[in-house]
Amino acid sequence: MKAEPAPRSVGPLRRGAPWFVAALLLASIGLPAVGGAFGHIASMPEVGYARPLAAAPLVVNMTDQPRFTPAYLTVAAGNNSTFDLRNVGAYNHTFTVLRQPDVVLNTSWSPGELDAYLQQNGTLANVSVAGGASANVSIEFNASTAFDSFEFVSVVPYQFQAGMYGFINVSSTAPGLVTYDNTTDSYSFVPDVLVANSTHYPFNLDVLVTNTGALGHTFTLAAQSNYTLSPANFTQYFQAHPPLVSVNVPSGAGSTVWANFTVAGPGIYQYICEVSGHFANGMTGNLYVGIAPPPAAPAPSTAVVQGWILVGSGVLLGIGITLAAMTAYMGRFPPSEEEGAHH
Ligand SMILES: [Cu+2]
Repeated sequence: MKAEPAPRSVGPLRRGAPWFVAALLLASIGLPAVGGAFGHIASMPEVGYARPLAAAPLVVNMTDQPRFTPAYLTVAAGNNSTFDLRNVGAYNHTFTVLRQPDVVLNTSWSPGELDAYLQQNGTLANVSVAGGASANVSIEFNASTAFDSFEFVSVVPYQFQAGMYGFINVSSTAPGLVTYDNTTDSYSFVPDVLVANSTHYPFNLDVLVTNTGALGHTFTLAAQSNYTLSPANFTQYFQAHPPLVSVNVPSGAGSTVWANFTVAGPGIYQYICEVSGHFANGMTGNLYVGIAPPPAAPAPSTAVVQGWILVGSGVLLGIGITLAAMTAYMGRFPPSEEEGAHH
């Protein structure tokens, strides 16, 4: 008679258990890496599109020469732009902005031909300013006007024909980019690497700076790119080269301030805290514009997610589970003492 199967003194689950435990232990090699990874995600914030900047009014002088000075104005798309019209002459002048973009009117037109064109095509603004008077007018240049150019003229007869015209050039496609930074009581900016990439220059960048500690700070950004500040030279340097932006970060956790500025071109722009001693203690960072930042500093060994560790752990877990299952249901591996005795 066939030998009775070995007594199930070691049941399938118990036979498989050591392999299952071994698989879990091997797989767990990767787990600290996962935890460490989440701790490092904040090191390089995303940049997204933000609210428009509130631009200062653009001064436009109207003279009896007759001229607009300046005759070429630049505004950012996505903004409500205000024009501060100052008639510095004695005659009436108008600030009449064409509705059609990218049109250059013919100065040989008669006043009647000019009026007929404006009647037919419309205006974005049409303001008459008496000699010695001033007026304000606002025009909304939405995002679709990026890189458009709008001519403006004085429609007082023969002033346009004599040279009283100019152009509003709309410079950028979008309201400012926005990013975030934090200040700490351990004299650091977190993160100390900011990244902003734009398809066009200049562009507006807004940095929301949040104080996570009690001490007050400043967010002070050099206007020149690729210049390295030092604690010994920054005071004199900023006297000769005023910062692109410098804002006070109020004391107290949770205080915030916007640093809004216009970036002229690609490069690495250093920022520091100007409070005495803070920069010397390491309170500085770099804004990378159109340039890839260096790889993040190597983190402690357990704090880096390495793909091969996770994949390896998964493979080991799978092998372990397979072995556990085989052991449980085939009852052969590893052989128990009883089973060995039957062969
Ligand atoms: Cu500081």
